[in-house]
Amino acid sequence: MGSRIILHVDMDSFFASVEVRDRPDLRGKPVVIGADPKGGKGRGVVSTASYEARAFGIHSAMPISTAYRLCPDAVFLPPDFSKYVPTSERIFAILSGYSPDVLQVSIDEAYLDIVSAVDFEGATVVGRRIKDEILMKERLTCSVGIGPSRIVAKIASDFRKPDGLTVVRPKDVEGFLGPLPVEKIPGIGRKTAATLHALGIRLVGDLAAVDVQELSAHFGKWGLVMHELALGRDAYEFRSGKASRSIGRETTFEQDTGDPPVVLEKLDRVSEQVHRALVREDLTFRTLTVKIRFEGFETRTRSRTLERRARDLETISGLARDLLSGHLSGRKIRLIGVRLSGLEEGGEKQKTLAEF
Ligand code: TTP
Ligand code: MG
Repeated sequence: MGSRIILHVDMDSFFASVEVRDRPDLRGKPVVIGADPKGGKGRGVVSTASYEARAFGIHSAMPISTAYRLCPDAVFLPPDFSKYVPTSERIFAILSGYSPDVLQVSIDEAYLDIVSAVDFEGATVVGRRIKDEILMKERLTCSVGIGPSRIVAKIASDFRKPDGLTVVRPKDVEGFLGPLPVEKIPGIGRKTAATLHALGIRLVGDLAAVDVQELSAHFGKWGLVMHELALGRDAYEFRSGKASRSIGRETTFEQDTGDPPVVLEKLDRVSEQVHRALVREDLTFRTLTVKIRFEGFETRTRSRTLERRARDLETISGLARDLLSGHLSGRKIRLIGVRLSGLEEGGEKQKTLAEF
């Protein structure tokens, strides 16, 4: 057959599903996981929500308060990594039984090179077995996508969630991707999508058909990458759609505060979180951006780019404190965030997910 066969696995509403598994009384209920939920009255954001909660319009990254407004009867729980990390490790142990080449890209997601399968029929059988074994051993469902490239496999796993299995053969790639909205391509967020829409490009098929010169005029190299992805080709060894271009975390204060020790303490914790994500994905960074939102929602960002790439916590915390210090004038702050960009593969693989 000659073509590569890639299988992408992504757990369904991962944190919420683990909570429901461990507390059968939650089964069938809308469950929302998010930092500091305070029964729905907290100021954090939603990490994830069960599919029952999603029916109310609740989704990741939405403020807890909005989720509460949409569904006051939902069960609100804080994330408990002491459950998710060991579960994730056991799932990756299962996956490693199916391929010598498993690329883990987040706590609940991986690409497998299905070298053992001779064709897509064989790969489909492997996909079913993986789903069965994870369900039997972990009592959790996942969605699987199979395709001739990572990008196709990834979009396929998302196609019929939850508990899906979608197989896209090489001859079907164009027909599968073409009618999807451009936002389905990992990395195309609201901003890129808005620019594409303004150019009359709404569907992946439109993007695939457009002249690359035009794309590169608007987006530079990212335009060429997008075009390749729209054709179902892996433009580069991207690690995960979400993580490949930057890693960011932010946190909202329970009450707006202008107290420097309180702000700096929180900033250090956010720095630790981005550092852990960086190490987990085996990346280094060049640019750090601090985001500050003052009371009343006025938002500022400040960035600095290093001459040499780094990955250590001291550099991250130091830079973040430096960039923030100019804004500690007593004015009350609502939210702070740290983002790392200019990411590249790190080299020394540190596989300790336990550090999550
Ligand atoms: P995802 O796989 O993106 O989401 P999910 O597994 O909850 O739901 P889906 O069925 O759509 O795959 O992320 C995996 C976990 O990562 C998720 O359970 C919680 C965490 N997460 C956050 O904490 N914040 C976020 O913004 C996102 C997207 C995920
Ligand atoms: Mg998932």
